[in-house]
Amino acid sequence: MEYSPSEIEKKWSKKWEEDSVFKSSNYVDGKPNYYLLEMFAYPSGKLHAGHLRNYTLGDAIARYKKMKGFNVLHPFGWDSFGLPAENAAIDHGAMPEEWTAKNIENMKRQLKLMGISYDWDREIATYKKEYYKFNQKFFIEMYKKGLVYKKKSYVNWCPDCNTVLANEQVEQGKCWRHGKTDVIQKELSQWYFKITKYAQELLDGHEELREGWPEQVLAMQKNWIGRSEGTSVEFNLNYNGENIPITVFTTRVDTLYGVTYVVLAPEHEIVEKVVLKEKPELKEQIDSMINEDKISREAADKEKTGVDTGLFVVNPVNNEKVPLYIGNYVLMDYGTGAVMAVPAHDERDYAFSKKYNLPIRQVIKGEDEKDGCAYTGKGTMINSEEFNGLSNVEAKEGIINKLVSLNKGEKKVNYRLHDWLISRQRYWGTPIPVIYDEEGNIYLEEEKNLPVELPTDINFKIKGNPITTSESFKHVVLPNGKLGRRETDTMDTFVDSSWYYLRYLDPKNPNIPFDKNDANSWTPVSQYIGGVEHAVMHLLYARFFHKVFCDLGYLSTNEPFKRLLTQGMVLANSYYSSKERKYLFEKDVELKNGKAYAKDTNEELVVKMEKMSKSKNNGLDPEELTKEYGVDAARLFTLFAAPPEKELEWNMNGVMGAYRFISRIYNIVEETGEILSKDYDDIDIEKRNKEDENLQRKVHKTIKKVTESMEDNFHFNTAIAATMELLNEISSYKQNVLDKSEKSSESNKIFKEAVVSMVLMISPFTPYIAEELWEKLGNKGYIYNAKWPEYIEKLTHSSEITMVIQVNGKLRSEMQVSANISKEEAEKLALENEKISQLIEGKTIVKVIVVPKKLVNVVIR
Ligand code: ANZ
Ligand code: ZN
Repeated sequence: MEYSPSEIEKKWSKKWEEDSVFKSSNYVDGKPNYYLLEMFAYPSGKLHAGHLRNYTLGDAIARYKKMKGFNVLHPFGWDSFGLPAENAAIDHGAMPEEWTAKNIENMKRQLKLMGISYDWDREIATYKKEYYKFNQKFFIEMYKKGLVYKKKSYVNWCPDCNTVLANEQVEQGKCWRHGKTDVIQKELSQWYFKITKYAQELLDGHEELREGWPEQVLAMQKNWIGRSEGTSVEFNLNYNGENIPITVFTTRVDTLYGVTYVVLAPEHEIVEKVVLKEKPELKEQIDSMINEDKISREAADKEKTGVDTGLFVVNPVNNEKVPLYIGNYVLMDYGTGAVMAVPAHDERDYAFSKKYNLPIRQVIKGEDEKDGCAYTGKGTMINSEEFNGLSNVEAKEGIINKLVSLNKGEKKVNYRLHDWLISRQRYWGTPIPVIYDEEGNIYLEEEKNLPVELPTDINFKIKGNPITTSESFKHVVLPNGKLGRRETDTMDTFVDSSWYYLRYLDPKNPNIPFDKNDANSWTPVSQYIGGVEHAVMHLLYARFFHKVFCDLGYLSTNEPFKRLLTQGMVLANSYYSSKERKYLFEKDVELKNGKAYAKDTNEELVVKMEKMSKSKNNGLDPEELTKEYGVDAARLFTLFAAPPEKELEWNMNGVMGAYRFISRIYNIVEETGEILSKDYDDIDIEKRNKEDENLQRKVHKTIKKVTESMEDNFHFNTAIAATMELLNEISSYKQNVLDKSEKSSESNKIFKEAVVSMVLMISPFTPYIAEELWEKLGNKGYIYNAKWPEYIEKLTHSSEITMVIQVNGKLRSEMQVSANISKEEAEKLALENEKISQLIEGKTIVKVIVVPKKLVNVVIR
């Protein structure tokens, strides 16, 4: 019988399903919980290689933990709201719901094919009303706690998505889904979650995550939250006899005597209230600043523009009057939207002051000052009244104290993090459970009316939000009997993914989202796996939700995910033809002597390793791939070719290698079926011969190595390499011992122990072949439920002894040898000993006397 993956895989897929092998319970007596979670999938329709990698990694861990005796929870679901379904509806007329359900069905089939051990009874899909109902419930509860509010402000707008975007969804000024589309600013009234209230808690939580999360992800979150310690300073604008305070935020209050003007963001309320009343002619210039994109306004190299308001403000410490400007480099949503400008010590202020001819006053004298730029280093205070002569660090404290006593300022902590804008002008998302009356007053939907269901009487062929075309949806009667209008914005899909890991605990409960006891015993999730691209969106939002849940009394743990593994990208070769620069599929390419040629034209192609993607035409379809070599080979290659967090270079030779490895195991078991199918009593260690001992030592060493590699952050590649070495030893033992009948009384038992351990150890990686061989080895149950093999420390060491070597009865040397060394072997080693071979060179050996385990005496003449 030859190894035939497709038959084996079909057979076990079916059995696993029929016997509900992967079904899990929330509680199993005596077993500790282990929650293994892979990021759920967007149902695009087909699995790609990135999915295959993510889920294979997760599956190997889940299966391993199960064998180690944990009660493993390993669920899966669908992040199934979002634009593509809606675009498909616009382009092809399919309803988003049908499109989504069909895609889920196909991907689920593919996942089952991949042998991933999901408990499908726990499957969830966020587009279902049974799920999004709870998004609405949380919205209402958060609103009541002051954690949701509506605010009019300038927001990011993607003209291609036709909706607003959260700050996290803008990358270098472009839409995260439309890399070429500039995000523009629109003034709109939008819904926000008050994530800023949790800024400090989110930072402090890093302490708990330090051990289990990649440093890089924590650094990205820290940076995004952007804690900054500074001072607020109140300047004073005297306008028509009225004193209007203008508060700035500064991290350099030591430079307060060097302020030569103050700058407002163009969106600052004073602009409308005062500036435009005085100088309406500035409106156009100010509006054009507002319309610049925020990201480039912040960039250091961006041209700074501003306008003089003609007004003056007063510096609280020296009562100096300085001009008030409006500048594009001041952002409304950081600090107070106003800055005190110190051109002598700040680069941006310096550039601005040069351009508009504003005075520069130095207040810190340093050693390494340079001409033509701001001095930003440390030094001694000058031009600063009573603070002159102090170091600027000392002066800072003094100036703060002075401001506090004048009641004009105080220490202040600021965060870059902004509230999370959650409303979207799209159809395919969770309806926001809010109604407005004719005056625009806000009413929350009553909980008993949830879910507010998505309507289906929709015309997708309009510009703008399709949901507004549903008459049935828009008009409602308020509790007071008056006519109301339903909110037509839907929620950001990141709301859905912020709590799905909790829903798996009780996925079908219609009354509550999840049970508190379950949440407390299953969170934080033991191990989470997904892409690093979610570092500041999903992973921050989910942490925020978890903390809100804690405050709302839903659970009492601090964090959602204890350990996080961010898997590396999958790369593959792209083939470029030089003339047309067009991409070619791998199947159109001929590989000869390490070079690539186009099959049709014979032209030599340029080969580049790039991120695997559809647009590069180098994508691979996991389903196609597995048809040829089997799922196990694809899985094994994926795990073996690179450590999980590193990039994985896809390589068909590697997949073939994995296939050959599996075939070899399969063949060995086939050929030795008679020995392996028997039951044996325990191995008697004393009766082993040298080969037995070597093989058994290798087996126990391998179990140790593989177990340690798994425990040490899942180094599958070293684990698999160790099993490959073991296979080599098993196969030479078979040839040299079993096939040649050089057996001891223990040889069959030791061989069986080796094969059984091997099969158990590969089962998390290549589950199909492992089940098949487990059955061939005469086992009744599933290997999925079997125990992980244990090693005996003593057996990992060789039991060596010291034998002395004599020449003509005189002690000349010693050697370390195996305790079961044969007489012939001992004689041979003694004669090969360096010292002995020198002594006996040119002499005649009369005889060699071997006293087992003691000595070798070489008699010469
Ligand atoms: C005066 C000053 C003098 C400043 C000096 C710096 C150097 P971080 O560290 O990021 O918190 N700033 C404050 N609010 C701003 C806003 N809305 N838009 C643009 N810039 C703003 O930076 C704080 C510094 O950034 C503040 O300290 C302020 O400039 C500026 F020699 O105040 B500084
Ligand atoms: Zn977009």
